[in-house]
Amino acid sequence: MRARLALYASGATVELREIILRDKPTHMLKISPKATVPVLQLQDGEVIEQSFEIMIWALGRQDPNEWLDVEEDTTQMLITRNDNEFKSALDRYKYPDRYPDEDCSDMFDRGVEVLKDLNNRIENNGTLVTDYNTLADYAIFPFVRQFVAVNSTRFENLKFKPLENWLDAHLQSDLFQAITKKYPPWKSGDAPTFFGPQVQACDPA
Ligand SMILES: N[C@@H](CCC(=O)N[C@@H](CS)C(=O)NCC(=O)O)C(=O)O
Repeated sequence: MRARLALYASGATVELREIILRDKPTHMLKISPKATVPVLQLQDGEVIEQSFEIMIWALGRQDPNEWLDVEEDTTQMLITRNDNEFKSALDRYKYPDRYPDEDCSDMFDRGVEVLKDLNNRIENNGTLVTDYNTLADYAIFPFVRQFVAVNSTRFENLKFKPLENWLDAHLQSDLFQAITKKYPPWKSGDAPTFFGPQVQACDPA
């Protein structure tokens, strides 16, 4: 999701292949044997396999909303903490059955410790790092969304109002609406589907 956010916001047009995770296409496994999505293959054949790297690639080409024009150390710290500590708590809170040898009972609380800091930052700045949404906000909100979706009442009971408003604003944004449009799964032989703000919606005849 965050790769799509950055690609779309950068103005790039890419060919999009929607994947069913239990039925990954051979071509995808060939170019990226680690077999996770997203994967971006460039025209020269280079493959970018991490969502955050795809964000950096897209914004490095064009960054019209100045997502990168922000304090780098704080941004990096927030994203590293999200992708490690928070993601680990999220996975275990969401799918405790996948970790039968671990005690996952405190994973909600571990996630909340991070959310508490995010909430304070948003309360102080307006967004995570500065007074408009930048790289960290877009790299992190999809994970907060997943955490909330596990049990929204439990999240609301935390009364992290600034964080709630920040998340709602992202979920209601035109950008989010644009990137969460549904596509049919790709199969070999299909005509290409293009993704990006320059792509005209096309009504089937
Ligand atoms: N660190 C990777 C993680 C990607 C990842 O875990 N993707 C999940 C889907 S969101 C996946 O493809 N899982 C493989 C599977 O479920 O078979 C990134 O940020 O791109």
